[in-house]
Amino acid sequence: MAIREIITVPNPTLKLVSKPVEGVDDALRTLMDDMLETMYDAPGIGLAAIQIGEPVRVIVMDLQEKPEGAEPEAEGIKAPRYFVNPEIIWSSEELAPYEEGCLSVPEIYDEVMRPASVKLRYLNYHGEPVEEVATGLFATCIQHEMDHLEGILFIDHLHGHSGICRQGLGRTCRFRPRSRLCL
Ligand code: K1U
Ligand code: ZN
Repeated sequence: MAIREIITVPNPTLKLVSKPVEGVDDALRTLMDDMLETMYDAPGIGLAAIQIGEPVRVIVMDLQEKPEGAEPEAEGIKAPRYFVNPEIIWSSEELAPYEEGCLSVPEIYDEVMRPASVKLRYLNYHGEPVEEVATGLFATCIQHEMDHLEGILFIDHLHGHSGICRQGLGRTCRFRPRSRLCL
């Protein structure tokens, strides 16, 4: 396994639409292993392949929380998840807010509203088809990661913003003074 470089804004690769993969083979499992190691190292709770420069429809995730009272550097119990060619086949009308971050948009966190639940169809690590309903942080994270597959970043959802300030992140947004984004 290898830790790969996570690309960050304004790298134009993040705007690419990722391509479906033909199936799950050993080469793809090596990519998923590298993505997971890169995500744990960052650290993060999800990663799309495009964030390491690979424009394919593959996502990894681990939402497992550290046991209460564990040292910050302690290893948690790992619960890796893999999503190949994921599709959302149903979304709830109910929306839920979450203060999102992104490893490709360092140091910016802001609230995004997304469907509270979604039903997914994807291939798992072994290439088997899976359908399941995601709720809570799982629903938020998979929608955030699936946006990456379309070249969309969470900052593209922020009201009144078309993305990161072209002059850098130094200016203060008049709508969201803490976010350091501007129009
Ligand atoms: O860049 C990414 O796509 C990963 C991103 C996933 C995400 C976070 C929050 C809401 C939606 C999607 C991150 O992992 S940002 C870092 C983060 O949330 C985190 C890092 C360490 C511990 C706990 C959370
Ligand atoms: Zn992200």
